[in-house]
Amino acid sequence: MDHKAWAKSLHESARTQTPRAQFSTEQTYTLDDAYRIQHELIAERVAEGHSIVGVKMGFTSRAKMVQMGVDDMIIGQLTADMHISNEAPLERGKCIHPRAEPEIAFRLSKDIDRALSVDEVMEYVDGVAAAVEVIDSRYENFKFSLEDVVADNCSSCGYAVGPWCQIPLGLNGLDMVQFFNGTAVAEGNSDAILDNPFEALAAATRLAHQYNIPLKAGMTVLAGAATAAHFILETEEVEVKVDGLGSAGFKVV
Ligand code: OOG
Ligand code: MG
Repeated sequence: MDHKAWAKSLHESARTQTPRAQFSTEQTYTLDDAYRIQHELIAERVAEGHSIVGVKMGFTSRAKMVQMGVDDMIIGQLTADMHISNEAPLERGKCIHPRAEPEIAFRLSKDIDRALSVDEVMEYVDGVAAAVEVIDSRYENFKFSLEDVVADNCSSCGYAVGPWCQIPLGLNGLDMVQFFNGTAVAEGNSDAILDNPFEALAAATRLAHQYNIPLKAGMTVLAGAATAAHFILETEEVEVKVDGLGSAGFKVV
């Protein structure tokens, strides 16, 4: 199979906001192939001048697995152009069918080149924050197999991170609420993320090591959504509040 050609096709779908058919309906392929396609897709972005600034975990909560009909964790890569801020709001017209979801972000304090245990990860982070992830599948109707979504860089589109906080001893039992124009649209709890968001960080080190994905000091790691994702339909203000960690948000233009 031509991994590069598939990656170029996904890249083109994103660039032209034209969703494409799932690959898995045409051909069976392995998870290893899917990560190779993802690497080629990221290479396209890097060639356009965007650096790799972090990773995102996917399907670390039951709510997400159930919503998307898959049953394993995945990892994708974040590039600098995905960062949403006051200066760079989310441009709805550059997306296909974007959804927002409430997340927790970590900031790495050291390079990591092996799978770390949940007890070790604390030593490798120096910040934690509320975050919002925007996902935008390049497949028609937001439908995919596990391999399809991995190839498509796990539906990554954008992310916003709130002010970094010091790492607390635990991240359990924190309420997480997502608001659209001030109205709560999703309510969850940090326990939904693998019973403990630090577990998602440990899983990120394992998958990154397995699939040759860089984890460097200063990078951001998104732990995965605590609730199902919600479609961004038009101009909206999106905000996520996490108990004790503050909030993250952005405007849609
Ligand atoms: C895939 C990405 C999953 C998460 O937080 O679980 C994800 C998708 O739902 O399209 O980002
Ligand atoms: Mg996510």
